[in-house]
Amino acid sequence: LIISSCKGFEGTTSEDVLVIEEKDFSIIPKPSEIKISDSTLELPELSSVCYNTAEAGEAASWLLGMLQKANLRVKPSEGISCGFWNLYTDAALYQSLGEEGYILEINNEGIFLKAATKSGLFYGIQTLRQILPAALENATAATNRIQLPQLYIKDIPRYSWRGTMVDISRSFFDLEYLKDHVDRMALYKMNRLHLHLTDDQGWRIEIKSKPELTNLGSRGAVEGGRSGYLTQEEYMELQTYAAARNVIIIPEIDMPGHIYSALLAYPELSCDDLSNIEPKMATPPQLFSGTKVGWSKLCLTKPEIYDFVADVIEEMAAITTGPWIHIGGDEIEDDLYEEFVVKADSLVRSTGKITIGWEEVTKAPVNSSLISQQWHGEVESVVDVKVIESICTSFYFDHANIPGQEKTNNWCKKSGVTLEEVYNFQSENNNVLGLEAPVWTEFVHTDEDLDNRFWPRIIAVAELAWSEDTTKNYTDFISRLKKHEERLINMGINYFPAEELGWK
Ligand code: TNX
Repeated sequence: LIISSCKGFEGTTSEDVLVIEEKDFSIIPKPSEIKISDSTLELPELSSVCYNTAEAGEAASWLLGMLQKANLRVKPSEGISCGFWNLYTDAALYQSLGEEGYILEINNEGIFLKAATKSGLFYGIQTLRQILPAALENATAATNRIQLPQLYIKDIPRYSWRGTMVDISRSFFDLEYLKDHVDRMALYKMNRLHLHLTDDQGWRIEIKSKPELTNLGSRGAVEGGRSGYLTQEEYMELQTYAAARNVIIIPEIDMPGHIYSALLAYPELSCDDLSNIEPKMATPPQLFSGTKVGWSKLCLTKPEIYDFVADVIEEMAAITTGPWIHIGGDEIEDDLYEEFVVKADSLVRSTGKITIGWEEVTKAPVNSSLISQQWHGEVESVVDVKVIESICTSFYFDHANIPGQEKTNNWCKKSGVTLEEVYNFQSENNNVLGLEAPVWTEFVHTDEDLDNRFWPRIIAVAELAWSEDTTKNYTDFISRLKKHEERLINMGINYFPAEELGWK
């Protein structure tokens, strides 16, 4: 019997046992409670995945898919305590574990995962994914003989909002990238993907009652960026894919500013002739490919714009499975701004959805159900609302990984936002739903560059949003994160090699 170490599956034969020890893995985000014993458990030649409820069954098929993709010999089966991998949901656990918490036990008998809901089980599976070899991520596994440490984990998230935002307007990122992004987020227990769908440079979501938005408005992009749009079918496919990974999509239609692509499609929405607005457009008006912000707006003195806004919001609400619609509301001066925000908020609420807006919207007397997304944290809110922290000094990942990095924004922080600065974020707000890291894409035009801006900083956000503040420690975080290099490589992530990680 050859005992190989946990370097992956390469070179093993059916005789080899892959021994996974405590030193070989590290779970990020750090679990609330973890006890690892000296005893071990070996996977049988063929193991079955069992579950007790239909909900647990859904989690079981996810687990099965994950193990089979890695060439492990497993099969589905039904019934309680019948198998090696055992998934249980029990509503009574809600009291102790909440919506997304789980308990994972590896003992003499097998692997036992319990939660109140299937999202809890899903997160238990993500923890298992991080305990199993990194080779699992690209299906290079060649042995079924794996020995795991026996352990007990109880894990409950700190915040319910653990998100990222992709600006697909300045430069388009397609369904395939977004699906991969969701998958990667899920490994680190992130659960909200906010899509900045519209801006001056491009309108990226099909609105059937307003076809010119995509016929014309989607053709542009920032200079050097990609154009395109998501059809409603693709948008729904993304939501289904994300839902299976406990990720909810938040669509943003940015209004009443950042709206030139819509004005070009429907010029009657503008107060002024488009050839006269700044920055000076050619005649006839062209798509906008610059980076200037805060210059375009819906004509707030024209009542017709509210028909447009209502149509767009209603259609977005109809195709959106999650409970939120983001109305933007950033970077605009207009005497009628507050009136607009109040009306847009009430239109969203009339569709049964919850409104989110950039923090400026709280200058207006909006409904208290609105959620404010903080980016500089300077607006004095006239209402008491819940907030999402996207403070630019810590979470704007369009900013440089290290001082001087090319193709980055720097208006919020000249020296960029380092991994350590992300990790050291402390919220000063006591109404926090959670955290979200945006990437604006004025200078990010390829999948590789977007990966580079998100990773590994996104992992710090994941840990801050999930793990308790009391266990927070950057040195410890880095020593755990170091062990994730191979997994990120196997997932095809083009991460930025932050110096303290010693990664290639
Ligand atoms: C500000 S922060 C914006 C975006 C830009 C970004 C560039 C916010 C809500 N709006 O329109 O892309 O700066 O960093």
